[in-house]
Amino acid sequence: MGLCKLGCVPWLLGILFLSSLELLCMADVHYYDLIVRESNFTRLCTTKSMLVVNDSYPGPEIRVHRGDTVFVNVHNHGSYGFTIHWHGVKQPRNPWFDGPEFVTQCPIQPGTNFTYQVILSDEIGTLWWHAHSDWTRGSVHGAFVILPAPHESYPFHPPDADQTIILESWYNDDYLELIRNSTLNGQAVGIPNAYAINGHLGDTYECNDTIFRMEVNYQDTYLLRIINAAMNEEKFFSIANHTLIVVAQDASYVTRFATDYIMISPGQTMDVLVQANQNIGQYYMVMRNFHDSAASSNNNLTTAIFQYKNSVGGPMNNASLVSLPEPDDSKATSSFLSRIRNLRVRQNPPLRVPRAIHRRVYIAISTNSIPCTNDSVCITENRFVAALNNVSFVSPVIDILQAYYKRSINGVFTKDFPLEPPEYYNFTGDLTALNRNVTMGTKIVMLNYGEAVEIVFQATQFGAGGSHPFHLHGFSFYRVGSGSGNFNNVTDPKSYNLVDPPLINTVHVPASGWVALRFFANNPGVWFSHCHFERHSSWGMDTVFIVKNGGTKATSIRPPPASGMPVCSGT
Ligand SMILES: [Cu+2]
Repeated sequence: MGLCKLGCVPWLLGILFLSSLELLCMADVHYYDLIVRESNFTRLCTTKSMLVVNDSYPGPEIRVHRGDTVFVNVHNHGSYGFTIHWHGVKQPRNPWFDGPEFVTQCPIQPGTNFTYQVILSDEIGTLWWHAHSDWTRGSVHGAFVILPAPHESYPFHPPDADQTIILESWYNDDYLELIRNSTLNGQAVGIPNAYAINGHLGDTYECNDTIFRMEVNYQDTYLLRIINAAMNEEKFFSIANHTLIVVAQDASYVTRFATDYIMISPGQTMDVLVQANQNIGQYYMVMRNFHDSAASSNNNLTTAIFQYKNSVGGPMNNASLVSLPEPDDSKATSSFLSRIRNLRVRQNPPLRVPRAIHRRVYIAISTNSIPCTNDSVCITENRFVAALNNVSFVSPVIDILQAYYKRSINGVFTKDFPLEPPEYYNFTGDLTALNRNVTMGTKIVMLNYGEAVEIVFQATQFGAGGSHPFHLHGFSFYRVGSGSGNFNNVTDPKSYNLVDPPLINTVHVPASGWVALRFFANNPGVWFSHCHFERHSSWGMDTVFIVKNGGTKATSIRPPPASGMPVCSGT
């Protein structure tokens, strides 16, 4: 193809993530409409009305090629405002369409619509989209499949077919009510009533719920696009009698490896090959929580079926007999994660792991409780709160991007997010005797364009302890190291993997441990970073990184859309 189509032109300016001019000229433009409204769904013997996209749960799949641009017109036919986020899409210089509510935009109000311009660059494989307001993402989510560009190949034998597998939470109650009540009364939203695979609860709950069946041909190879869309649960996933071959994570290829199970955190995506090479029959696909905190958990097994064509009868084994790590098996999690390595092939972006670091950020993650204030109706004297370096994020009423870009709106955020914990203590020791010390605020981190950044997330034993899936918008980053206990900035960097670290957008911060990330701040914009446990994010386990412009048009934030952004009621 000799000429660029419409939609390639912006690419010529945005050379941030691209390695091939040929790729630019193959890019295509797609248009989707998402109609968001309430529909009735029956699960666990009860019928509820739920906000969904195009009347479907999970929502429709977006399927494009690498490097394409997608215009998605989102129509709000519901009764409250929300936004949509394109999870893992870097949106070069294009924060206007990233989506997090009150960070890059205000909500799309009922009766209105807003068209997102989703600009793909080097992402390949599987991502997803979801609502980014309150807990609406529980029912408003779907897959974002990115196939190789027309001239590209897979770095493995092409699969015969692919199948999206979305792991979800199921609540009998309404998501908006759940989070609003919890915010008001200061307590945690309860554990889900069930879990779902592609919207089906399977056969382990006692209501004759439907089960998802994936029909397969004997000897064919399938690419499973696994998405953890659960609200607060990391997941183990396995298929009885079948080996899983992991080939990609978070839209970047990894060195293939065989495993009996995967562990996937909320927000993450994994591409996994599976060959239908067993006796013709029906085999359980199973998922269960990986859960390592003291908080309560619904650790039920949830099932789907991997069903060979022409098979008769039911599943071969009892679902409970399928080999899957126990819910608290942190060794199974760490050994799985340690096997994920970057794949050095031309289909991946060139490996550019920062070696000399300009900006170090060391973030202690905590859940805690603070005295209830007069403006809420707590049912105990304390309310839950979460903090990063003792700062609990307060969502503003005008989006931070608008305030930053226009420079004329003051008082929305401050630039003093602490780059290290304000006090050092044994983060992973017994913290029951320590004072609670939390500041509320909309504090952000400023980064210079192009600087090499290292972020170390340190889990603490405050509150219930446990691990956290941390997500950064606007970037993929290299996971260069992880360990247990307190991070040591002298000895631990010596163990970093700067050779083939995975390039991901959501990272598992281990309980009582730390994880180190590196990336170049080469995407100017306003980028949210938060725990992808919705419970923690709601309590303030969030911050924002603002990457300044680089001094040229090609290194600066694009102008806002000419058609305008959703209006903030706070302006
Ligand atoms: Cu968390």
